Amino acid sequence: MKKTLLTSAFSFALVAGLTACGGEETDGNGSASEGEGAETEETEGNDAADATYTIEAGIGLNNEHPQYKGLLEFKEIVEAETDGDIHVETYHSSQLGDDREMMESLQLNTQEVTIPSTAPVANFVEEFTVFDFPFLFPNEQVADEVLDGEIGDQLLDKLEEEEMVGLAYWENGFRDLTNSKRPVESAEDFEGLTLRTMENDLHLDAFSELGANPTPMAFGELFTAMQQGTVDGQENPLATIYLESFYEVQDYYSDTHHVYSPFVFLMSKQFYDGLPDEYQTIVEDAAVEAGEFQREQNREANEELLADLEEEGMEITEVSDEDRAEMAEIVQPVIDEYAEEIGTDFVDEVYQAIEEAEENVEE
Ligand code: TK8
Repeated sequence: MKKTLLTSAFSFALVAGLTACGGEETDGNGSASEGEGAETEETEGNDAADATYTIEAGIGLNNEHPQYKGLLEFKEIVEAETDGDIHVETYHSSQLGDDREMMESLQLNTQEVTIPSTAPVANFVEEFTVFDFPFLFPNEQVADEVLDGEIGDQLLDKLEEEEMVGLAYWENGFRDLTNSKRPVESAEDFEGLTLRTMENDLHLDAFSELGANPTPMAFGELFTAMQQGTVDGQENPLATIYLESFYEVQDYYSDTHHVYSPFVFLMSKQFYDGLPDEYQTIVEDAAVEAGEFQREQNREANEELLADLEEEGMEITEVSDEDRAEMAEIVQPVIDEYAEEIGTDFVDEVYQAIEEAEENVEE
C-alpha cells in the first residue's frame, strides 16, 4: 500500500499529459500539477506520490529530542540524494509502537526504520547485551571508537539473521537515575526503590543486585507509571529526562552514569535488499552522517540541560567516583554471568577494543 510503484517520471508525464489535453488539474499528484502558479510546488519534491520507495521511520522519544533531529537529518539527506525517489516519513513518541514492536515490524517489513537502544536489541541478538554492561565505556569518545570499529560492525552484521540491517550507531547516552522518594548518592540508596527498567535481563538483574525492585516496561508507558506511582523512578540520559518533562513527576536526580546506551539505526532487511545498489549506499551513508550530527546535538544538549533540570525544581545529587566504584563492584557478578552467557572470548575482545580506544583517544 505504501510502496507506490509509480515512478516520478511516469506520474509527471501522466499529469503533464492531462494538462496538455486541457483536462482539469488533478488533486492527486499535487506537486506535479502544472498551471500558472507551478513555481510554488517545485520545492515540495518529496511527496510520497512522487517516490518509488517510502521509508516509515519511527522512534520512541518525542520530537524535541536530538534523536528526532537526527532522523530529520537522515530524511533530508536521503530525499535530496535520491531526488525524492525515496520518501521518508518520520514518527516519534512511540506513534508506531514501542521499541520491541517496531523491531518486529521491521522483521515483517511493515515498517522500514527504527532506532532503539541496544538494550531491547539484545532480545533479538544477545551479544548486544555487552554494550549495556554497567560502567563499560569510560566516555563517549571511546564508545564512538569501539562502536564505529570492528566490534560494532561485527554485531551489526548479526542483525541480518533477524531480518534487520544495522546501518549505524547513534547515541542515547550515559544513563542517570531519577526518583520520587529520596536523593540517591550511594549503592545503599537503591534499596527498595521500584525502578522502571528497559526490557532487558541484564538491566533487571543488575538493579536487583543493587537492592532495587526493577520493573521492565516499554518507554511509552513510563511517564504515566511515574505519575501514578506505579514506579518510584527510572533511569535514562539527561536529554530524555528533561525533554520528556520527567521533572514534573520526579524530584531527585543522580548523575550515576551507570550505563552508556548506544542507539542502533535499524532498517528492514527485506526493504534494504529490495533497494538498488546505489540507494543502499545512500541510505547507509545517510545513517552514518545523520548519526554524527545526532551525536553532536546530543552532547550539546547534555551539557546544557542539567541547569535547566535544576531550574525545574529537581534536586541534583552528584555521585562520587568512589560511590560509582562501589556500585560497579556490586553488579560485577551479574556482568560475569552475562559474559559467560554471551561468550567470554567475545567479551574479552570488547574489553581489548576499549583499552585500545582509550589509548587512541588520549593521544
Ligand atoms: C525510546 C527508548 C528509550 C530508552 C528507554 O524508544 O526505553 O528507556 O532509553 O530512549 O529507546
